[in-house]
Amino acid sequence: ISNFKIIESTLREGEQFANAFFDTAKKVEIAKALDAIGVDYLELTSPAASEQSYNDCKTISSLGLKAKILTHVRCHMDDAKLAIDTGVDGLDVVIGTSSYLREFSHGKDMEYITNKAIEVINYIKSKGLEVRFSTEDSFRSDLVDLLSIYKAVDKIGVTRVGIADTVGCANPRQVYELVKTLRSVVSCDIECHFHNDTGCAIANAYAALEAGATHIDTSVLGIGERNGITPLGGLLARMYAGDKEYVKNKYDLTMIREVENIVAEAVEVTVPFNNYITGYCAFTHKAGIHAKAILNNPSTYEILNPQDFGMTRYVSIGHRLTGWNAVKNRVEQLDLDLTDEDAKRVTAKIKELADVRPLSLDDVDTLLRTYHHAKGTGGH
Ligand code: HCA
Ligand code: CU
Repeated sequence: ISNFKIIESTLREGEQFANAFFDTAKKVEIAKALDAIGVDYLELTSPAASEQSYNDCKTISSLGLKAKILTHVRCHMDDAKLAIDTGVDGLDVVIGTSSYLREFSHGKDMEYITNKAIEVINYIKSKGLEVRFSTEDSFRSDLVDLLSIYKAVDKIGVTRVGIADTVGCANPRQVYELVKTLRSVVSCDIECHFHNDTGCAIANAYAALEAGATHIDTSVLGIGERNGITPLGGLLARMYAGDKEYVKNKYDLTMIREVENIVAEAVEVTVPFNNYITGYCAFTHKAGIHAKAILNNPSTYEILNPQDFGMTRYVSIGHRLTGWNAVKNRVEQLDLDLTDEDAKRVTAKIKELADVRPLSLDDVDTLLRTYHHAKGTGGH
């Protein structure tokens, strides 16, 4: 799949993360870093949320970034009017349609929702801005209700419709089916938003794109309400695995680490050890069989080329699973004059020691150098 677009919502959904507090300077820094990656859109917190939020929409809209700037508002005329004054390129309008939200949140029926949507969309369009209409909690909404409201807004020329898995309940097959059905009902673009409560957020995004969705919402490190949404880095990894050239040419993948570091520091978390691309072990190879093959041809055990992401590969050798080929490679790096037989002997020694205690690369180097020295002086 190529030709998908990313709506980067760290500055909206991400602000709903438990630890998030972004002052204006931090928002500007994050916006610029995301723009450097080349994300297609930045979505900002509603200007109706607070005075600072309103001012931040203005500030970020006036930075002259390549990314289009969106803000996210409730389906209300007051919010829409306020948002248009901030200079954003478009509005992402949302309203809840599931029985839960209709009963326990806003208390409106489908007819009211549809009429309100049409009014708000027509108004935003009359001001020349992009407008997306989405239904919160789409997967627990009535399918007939959903399709009829999407059809109605498509007919009046909405820019995009959106599906949101607000509670993270959907699985990839359900996503594929819903998007496929929606694709046959509307002609506008389709945006999708997936929460990650059951770990399906990337897979769901991919399934949505396969079914004809055009835009995916992400946030840096996946931060958002509860445990968050589709992470930007993970989605890019997924898309790269499918169409490497397209993704490499369109986005600056080497900037992912920087924006993750900025956001991690701002929200006081560390980048997870097993994070896509940037996790500390994401490009570490350990087992002897893997190490040997990786040294011959990295593609044997790597779907992502670390260089494309500004990362480096690491082959771990100081452990009981090590193999002599990897040890031999270290011998060459250290420029020691040892034969294959020597490397095999030191490997046996490494395994013996590693059964007793963890070894660092330094420990391995010391073993190699000691062996080399002993050999040079004629005794082992
Ligand atoms: C929420 C709103 C939202 C909106 C998604 C969208 C969600 O915080 O409840 O605009 O498509 O997950 O439903 O983030
Ligand atoms: Cu959300």
